[in-house]
Amino acid sequence: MLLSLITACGSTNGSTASGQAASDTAATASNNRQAFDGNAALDLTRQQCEFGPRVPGTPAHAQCADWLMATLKASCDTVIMQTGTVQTATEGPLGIKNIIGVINPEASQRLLLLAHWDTRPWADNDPDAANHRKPVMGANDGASGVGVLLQLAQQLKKEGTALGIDILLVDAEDMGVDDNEESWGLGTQYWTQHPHVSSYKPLFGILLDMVGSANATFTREYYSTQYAGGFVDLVWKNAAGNHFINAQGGAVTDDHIFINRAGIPCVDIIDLRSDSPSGFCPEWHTLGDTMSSIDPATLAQVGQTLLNVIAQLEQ
Ligand code: 1BN
Ligand code: ZN
Repeated sequence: MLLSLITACGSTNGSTASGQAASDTAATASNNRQAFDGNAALDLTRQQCEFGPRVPGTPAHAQCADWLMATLKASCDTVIMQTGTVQTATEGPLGIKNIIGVINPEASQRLLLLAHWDTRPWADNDPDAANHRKPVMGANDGASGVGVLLQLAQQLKKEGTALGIDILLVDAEDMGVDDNEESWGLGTQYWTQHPHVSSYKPLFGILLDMVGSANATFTREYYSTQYAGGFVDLVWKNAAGNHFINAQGGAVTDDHIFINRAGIPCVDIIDLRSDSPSGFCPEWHTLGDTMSSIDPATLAQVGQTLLNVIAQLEQ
C-alpha cells in the first residue's frame, strides 16, 4: 500500500519546485479529523519553558522529564523512560533520558515521530559574546517540536487511530561542537543502539526541529531528500499552510541523520533560512530563543501536516 502511495505522490503535486507554497486546501482535503490545535501546542511549549533551560544534568531537566512522562501517560498506551550514558565532546560522560510514548503497541504499521527535548547549554550564537556560556531557553529549539508531538498525542487519544505511532523525545541533541558530526544527537545515537523494541521497523520517521517561529520556512532538507526522498514527497504533498515551501533546502546535521543511518528513512521538518548567516532563524542558539518568537499558527501548520500524513497512511 505504502509503495504505491509514494509513487502516486510524485514530486511536486502541482506546486513548482522553485519555491511555491504547498496548497492549504489540497493538503487538508483527505483529513476528516478535528483541525490541529495550535494554541494547545503553544501552551505545551510554554509549560516546558517554565521549567527553565532543560540542560542535561540540571534540576530543570529532571523536573521536565517527569512532566513529559506524566503528560505522555495521559495520551499514550505505554510510556518508557530510557536512561543511559553518552560521551560528550566537551563535558565528559553524561546521563541522558530518552522518553518514548507508544500508541497502539500491537499495530504492525508504525510511524516514528521525534523531537529533541533538551536545550543547548551555550548561547554561542548570541550577538553578545558575554552570553556565550549561558544556556538557551529553547522555546523554538527543543520545546516547539515536543509541544506539537504532545498535542498530537492528545488529539489522537480523543479521536483514535489505526496506525501504530511511536513518539520519541530524544535527549542531548544540542551538546555538539562545530566540525564534529558525532557530537550532536547523542540521545538519538544512544536510541539507535538501544531501540525500545527489538527489530524495530517503522514505515518511516519524521523529525520536528525548530517548528515554532512566525517566519518559519520549511524547505525540503537535503539529507532527508537523499535518504528518504519518497517520504519527503509524501510529507510536502500533505503539507498544511504557507510555511511549507516545496523547494530544496540546505543540509543539516540533526537527529534524522542517525535514524537514517540505522536504516529507518527519516524526514527532518526544520526551519531553514537561506537569507541568514547561520542558515537558521535569528534566535538560533541565542538568549532570544524564547516564547516571544513562537507563533501558534506555525505550530498548527506543522501539527496539521502530521495529522494529514497519518490520515493518508490510515487509508
Ligand atoms: C539543530 C538545532 N541543531 C542544533 N540545534 C543541529 C545542528 C548541528 C545545526 C550542527 C547546525 C550545526
Ligand atoms: Zn540547537
